[in-house]
Amino acid sequence: MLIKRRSPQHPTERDVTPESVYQDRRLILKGLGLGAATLAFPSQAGVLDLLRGEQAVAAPVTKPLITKGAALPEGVVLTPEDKATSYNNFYEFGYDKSDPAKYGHTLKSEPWQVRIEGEVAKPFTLDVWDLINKTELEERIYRFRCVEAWSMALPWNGISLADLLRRAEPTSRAKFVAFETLYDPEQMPGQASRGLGGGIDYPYVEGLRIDEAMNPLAFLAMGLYGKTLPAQNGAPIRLVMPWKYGFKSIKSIVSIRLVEEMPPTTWNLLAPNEYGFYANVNPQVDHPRWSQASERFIGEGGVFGAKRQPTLLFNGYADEVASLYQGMDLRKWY
Ligand SMILES: Nc1nc2c(c(=O)[nH]1)N[C@H]1C(S)=C(S)[C@@H](COP(=O)(O)O)O[C@H]1N2
Ligand SMILES: [Mo]
Repeated sequence: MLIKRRSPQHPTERDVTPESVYQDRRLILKGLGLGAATLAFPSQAGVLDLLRGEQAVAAPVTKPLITKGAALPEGVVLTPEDKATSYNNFYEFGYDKSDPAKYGHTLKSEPWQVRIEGEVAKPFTLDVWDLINKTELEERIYRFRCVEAWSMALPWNGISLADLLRRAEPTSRAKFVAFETLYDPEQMPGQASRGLGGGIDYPYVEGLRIDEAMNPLAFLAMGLYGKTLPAQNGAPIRLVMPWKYGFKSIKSIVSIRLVEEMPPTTWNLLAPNEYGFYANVNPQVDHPRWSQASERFIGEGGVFGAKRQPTLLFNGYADEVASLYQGMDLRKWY
């Protein structure tokens, strides 16, 4: 039998490291004995569950929504619902992909308010459940691409971000939009432990330029597959930016602030040379530790049967969004 050795210059997808590994390494190097121990544990526990084939994950608590169905775009195959709700990045509940579905039940997502404030003439508080219960949400089927080079295609239910922002009447000084996730270590165990939470300084924060936020594709989701969002997918309200890497799509939002200066963003603060503010999906701009030329699409076969496919510029939404970046060097503004 021929045993092929991989050359270190050509990493395979096994070498593609999750966003968290940068932090793991930093914490371990710092020699935080306890930190490193608790850090190694949740991840191993997750793998053991997988090997044992345990049904550790309870069915997510969701409710059916009033929503208008979207037609499946040509060539798009949906990621099965159970894959979308069991393979997640939501570090507030641990950094292993199986953690958010396991630990998300401690999140109290009802009632829920979001403040829309800052450089606006009419700041207001959005009662999210009022909106969910009283309005017909729009369904949008979007491709979703994580910076870790896996992707899905999902039916979201929600409203256009621009519609919500317009209600607050942004002033001429509103140049950026800053988003913040809930901060409550009692509900979010990853916020109570630097190990479990991947070393992130919480709350998780994200941001957009105002013209990106006003683009018709920018979406605030309150549902997935026609039901309210499970905790692990960002209940009860999260951002969906289909042409950007997944980390821009901040979950469980409590604050939307219009601001004059570019706001700080969580992954950029952690590793500025790896994660930029723009984070537009681009097959030609590699991550410093792996190629972005292709991605593993998570479909019927799940994570292990994921199908390799080429990455599309702006995740396939160039017609809608390329004009936002005219004249910008996309290698510099990654
Ligand atoms: N608050 C918060 N939002 C977050 C994250 C997170 O850890 N915390 N992870 C991001 C990343 S890296 C991705 S890929 C997507 C994953 O969304 P999904 O689990 O619904 O697929 O959520 C993003 N939003
Ligand atoms: Mo991601």
